[in-house]
Amino acid sequence: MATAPQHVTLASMNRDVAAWVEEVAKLTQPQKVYWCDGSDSEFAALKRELVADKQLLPLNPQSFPGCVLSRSHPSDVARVEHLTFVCTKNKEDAGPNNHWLAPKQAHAQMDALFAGCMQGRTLYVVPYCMGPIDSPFSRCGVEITDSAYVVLNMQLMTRMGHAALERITRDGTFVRGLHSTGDLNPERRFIMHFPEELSIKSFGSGYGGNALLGKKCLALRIASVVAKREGWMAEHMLILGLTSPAGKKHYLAAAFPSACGKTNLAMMLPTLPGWKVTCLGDDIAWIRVGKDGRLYAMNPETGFFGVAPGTSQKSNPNAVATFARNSIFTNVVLTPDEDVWWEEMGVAAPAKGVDWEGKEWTPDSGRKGAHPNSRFTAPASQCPVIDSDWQNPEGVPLSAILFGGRRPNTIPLVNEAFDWEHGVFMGSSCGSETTAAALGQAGVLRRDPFAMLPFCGYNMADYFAHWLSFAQRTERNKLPRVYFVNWFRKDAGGKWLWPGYGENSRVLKWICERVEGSAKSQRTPIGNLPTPDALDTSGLNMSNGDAEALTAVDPAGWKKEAEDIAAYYAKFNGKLPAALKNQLAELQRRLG
Ligand code: OXD
Ligand code: MN
Repeated sequence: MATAPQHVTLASMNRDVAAWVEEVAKLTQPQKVYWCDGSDSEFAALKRELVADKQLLPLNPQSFPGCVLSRSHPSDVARVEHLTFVCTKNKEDAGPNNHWLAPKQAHAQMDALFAGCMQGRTLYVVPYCMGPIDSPFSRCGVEITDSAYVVLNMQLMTRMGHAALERITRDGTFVRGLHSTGDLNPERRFIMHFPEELSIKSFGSGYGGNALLGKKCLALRIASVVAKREGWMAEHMLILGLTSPAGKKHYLAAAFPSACGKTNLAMMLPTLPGWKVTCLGDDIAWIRVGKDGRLYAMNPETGFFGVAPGTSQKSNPNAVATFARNSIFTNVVLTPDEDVWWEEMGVAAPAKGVDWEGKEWTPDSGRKGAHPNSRFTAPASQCPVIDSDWQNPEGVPLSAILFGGRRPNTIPLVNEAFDWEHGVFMGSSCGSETTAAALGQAGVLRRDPFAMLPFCGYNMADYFAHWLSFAQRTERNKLPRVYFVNWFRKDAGGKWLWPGYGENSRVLKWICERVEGSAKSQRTPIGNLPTPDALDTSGLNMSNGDAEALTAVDPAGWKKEAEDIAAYYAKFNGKLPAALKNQLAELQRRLG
């Protein structure tokens, strides 16, 4: 760990941060205070300490050099949406999409939990920057945490330490994020956001989405509020570069709900010869109008916090290469060779191992070895297809925006919006089957507009209006085209209709060709769909029936879909923008 004189230097760099740290230390009473400088040596030292303390297990240095395994408390494995609050003076500002508490009450409740909670522990001060340090679009925060696991993850996921503190001092502002794992009692677990004060308080969980405050809390919930005020967007989106065999490159951003394949798409290996995907980010995009009037996207993170189960050499070879070293695995199986394993990893299960709860496990023990929401945290710089512009301080210009979800029926493989307003309607009506990324029942359909339902820090009706406003913020022909994709269609027997993964490059190809004006489409009541010959299915051996089902309109299914959207819209009472009501009415009219 860094030596005392350096702590003094960091602590004296910014009076506001130091005063806040002092105030928090008075409340939480830690045994010691440690200011993180973000250096590699600090990262290595902290990792060594946690290994010595058996809080982390080192993995096999030959097969997983520099990697460690962490096991969480069995109750602390996912985001807790029912315990996540947006605390604004007016309840209406948080909207029907957020749990709400008045700020005064929320602070009192949280401060009672934080009182004395760091006794005998170290208080880590983590200054961090979301986005490149030199980008005018980046925003900074300071996380105070008593979890060294959180510090290590923040090292991988953000630009943290000395350089961030310098930027905070230049900016004169930062988001205050106070975190403690407390006693991990789910009854005493809350994630509270105070967008009007630019602050976050998170207690009782060490899980990524609840505890790495730069990610969902700052870069989405707080940033979405700031973005609305300042005229930009903070979105739950991957960003990728797509290069055609002719060498033409387009950037795409795509919003899918948690655990619906954003990481897989973001670094996909196209099966179509000559096509290339490069990755800029897999979870969050900050988007703004650039000088030329186009929308520019930037990934504020520096790492991937991906779902492990299902990630394999076949489904995502670039992720496998990315987490092969210097990564943290959480809640997966430990094999006798000190390697990691999880379900659908594409390698044979070990004859015996230790499961995510630390219990002896065999493949026939009748239970999963890895938790379904087990994760890897890996540096983005290690991704073999990282885009050369992933740290460009200006971001990259978007040609298309994609929305998607897990929809076994009705929703076609790909559907192009008629115009921006129709695209916003598509985003607002996103629905998906729930997954293990949040506690609760998996596999039920819920509306998740823009894949932002758990992350929008203000009234979603105002958020829809904000999206619509971009048609006035720039010229329409500069806006990206909008698409809805669905890799998850099933036939009546429950069999997947579409192979997905690298084959999704066929859909990206159609989108790219549409943007360039060369691919054919047919206008239908629900949007522009590919003509049967426009989608490249060569070599897939798909039956004509399956190919047709993927790109056909199901009028009865869509009538039901429209009714369901209307019921969802009703939650926003009088606040829903008229343009979206019109879009729904128009869809119903077109469906007859
Ligand atoms: C995530 C999530 O971890 O969306 O990215 O839950
Ligand atoms: Mn996410």
